[in-house]
Amino acid sequence: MKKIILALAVASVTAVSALSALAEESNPAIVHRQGIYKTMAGHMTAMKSILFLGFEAPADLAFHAQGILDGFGHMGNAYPPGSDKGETKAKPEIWTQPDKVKQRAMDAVGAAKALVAATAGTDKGATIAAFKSMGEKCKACHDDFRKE
Ligand code: ASC
Repeated sequence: MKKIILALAVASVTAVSALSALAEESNPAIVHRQGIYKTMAGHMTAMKSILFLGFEAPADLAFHAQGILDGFGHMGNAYPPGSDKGETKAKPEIWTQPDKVKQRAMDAVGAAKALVAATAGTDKGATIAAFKSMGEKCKACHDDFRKE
């Protein structure tokens, strides 16, 4: 009985902290946008483990590269009007400089396509180069449009 009560207590504390993390952000468009970026960052982290940390799963590289490219496919509807209001690191310039945003996005999509192409082969050096280029395009957009 004690064990059950303890398990229930742990489960409810976990549930409450997950809910309160969500409660900090009430704008669904921001929750969605951040979720998409987190999937992309997760793919980058997984690729890093394979390319630099010795995790042996070369066949997974193509999956992660495709996941990053697919993530960019969701960027178009990730910044609807009103999604500047809330807990966001998005700078207001995103909505006032759409042409520049588009250029940064196209650069990043180009890098993601090159990353997909590199991971279709077995040349680790080529994949590392494409991965670094991807990171640079991520950073270029963050520098202009993401608050630290
Ligand atoms: C990543 C990641 C980013 C970019 C950025 C590059 O792995 O999650 O947002 O690379 O850090 O500077």
